[in-house]
Amino acid sequence: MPIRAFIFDLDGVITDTAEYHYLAWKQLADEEGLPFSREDNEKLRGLSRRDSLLQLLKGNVIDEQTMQAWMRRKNDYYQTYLTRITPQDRLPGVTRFIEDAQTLGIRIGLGSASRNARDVLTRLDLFHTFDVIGDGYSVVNTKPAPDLFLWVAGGLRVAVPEAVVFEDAEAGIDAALKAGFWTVGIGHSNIGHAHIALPDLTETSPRDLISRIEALRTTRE
Ligand code: B16
Ligand code: MG
Repeated sequence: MPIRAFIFDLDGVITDTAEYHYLAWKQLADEEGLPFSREDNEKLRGLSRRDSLLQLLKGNVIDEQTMQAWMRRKNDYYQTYLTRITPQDRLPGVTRFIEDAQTLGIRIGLGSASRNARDVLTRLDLFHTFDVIGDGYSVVNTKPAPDLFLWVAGGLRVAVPEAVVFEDAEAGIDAALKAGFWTVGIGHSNIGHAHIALPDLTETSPRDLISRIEALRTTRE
């Protein structure tokens, strides 16, 4: 089966919003007297807002109303940071890589856990680049469940083995592998279990990645 679609995660692949997530969670944690470090923040990559708060609470229990209020507060802080995002905040190699993929006729999807994904894409001037946008509102079961990437592939009208998922988070690679997608891990988190791991998209091209995947496919057959 030929590769017909690329599905990109947002935070850590298209742009780096992890720092803004960190600053927003840190503000909430400081106000509530909870310990929270940059190292803690790394573990939140790809997790939904609720799962992130549960991690931050480290087993401490708060009632649902307080959870909702804290998530709202964190998101208010986060959205203030988002106003700083411009097209210059696309990660290195992203613009050229996506343009080259489109030239090859590859369909482009987004699979992000974020409920702010549409706003971030708009600020990056990439909203219309994506044929299908899957975000934190698209499915109930968030990463590491495979549902979001399956939802995006369905929207793109491609079969799972025809799509490649680009992810920076362990939970995201787990989700994509569970569904049976080809995976490209980006960055320096725990993405060693992806089929291909790269520091970023600068030293590769869609053609190069597709031929590497086809070689992997052949060795498996
Ligand atoms: P929001 P991704 C994820 O984005 C972030 O990596 C994660 O840190 C965040 O908690 C999650 O989005 C939810 O974001 O609070 O904006 O809904 O990597 O899946 O693009
Ligand atoms: Mg991510």
